[in-house]
Amino acid sequence: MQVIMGIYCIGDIQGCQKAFEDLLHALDFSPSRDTLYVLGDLVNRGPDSAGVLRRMMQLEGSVHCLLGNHDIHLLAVARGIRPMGRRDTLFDILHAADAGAMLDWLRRQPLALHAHGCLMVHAGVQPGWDVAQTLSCASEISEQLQDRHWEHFLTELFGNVPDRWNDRLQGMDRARVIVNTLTRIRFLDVDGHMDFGHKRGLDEAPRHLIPWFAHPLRRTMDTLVAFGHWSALGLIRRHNLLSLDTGAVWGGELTAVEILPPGRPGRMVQVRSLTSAEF
Ligand SMILES: [Mn+2]
Repeated sequence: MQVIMGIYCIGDIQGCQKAFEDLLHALDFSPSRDTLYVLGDLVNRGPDSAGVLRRMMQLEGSVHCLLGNHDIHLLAVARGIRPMGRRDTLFDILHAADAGAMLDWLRRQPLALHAHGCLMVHAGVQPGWDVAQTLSCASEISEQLQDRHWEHFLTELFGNVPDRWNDRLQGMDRARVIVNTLTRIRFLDVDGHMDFGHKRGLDEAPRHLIPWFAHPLRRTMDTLVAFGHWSALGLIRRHNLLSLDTGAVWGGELTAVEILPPGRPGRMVQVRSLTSAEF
């Protein structure tokens, strides 16, 4: 029998461990044969964030995870750097006996990957970044998160200013723009000012804002870029763009799309999530 290896990208799980197991089953996922890329926001809002992290740690080697904004938020909440949000469901992790191991594992996950011809990020990229610059910006952040001063780094990281990328940015301003781009971006204006106020779909945004992927000068236009984060945008499956947050945590689907090297989207598999977190 011929063994065909499967390579898949999946969107935001957000603690929907049951949906994740259902999706692995629907894919007939085999850790020894297949590879799965999880595009960040593994935790929060859903019912079993600890279950998701433990499963990812167990599948390490076959499953590669990116950090999303909720994952970074968890690191900050765990160290008392940010308050727990009203709708956060992070208690199960924070009070677990293995919390330390989960958080250390999380800190080692990247913010961008390029594999099988596909650039993967949680939210998006800057129009001026090519694949190499996206990866090098992401590693600047990983270095800080893995440094022994990582807690101090997190205390300075959060905020919306500056809202515009510039190659000459340094220090925490630079880090903040990189993290906000990779884990939070949805819209920007043609001059590159990011907007963090609009989280709904494309029809409801003011006319001066464009989705990051539609910026006319985007340098990753010829690469397959896969991202999650934007559930109101929903599924996009084009030859060079994959938007995969289909709102599992809001009672939608958890979506996987196969990646056919070098960088073409293949078949799609979806499972319905029974979770319905409140908005
Ligand atoms: Mn997100």
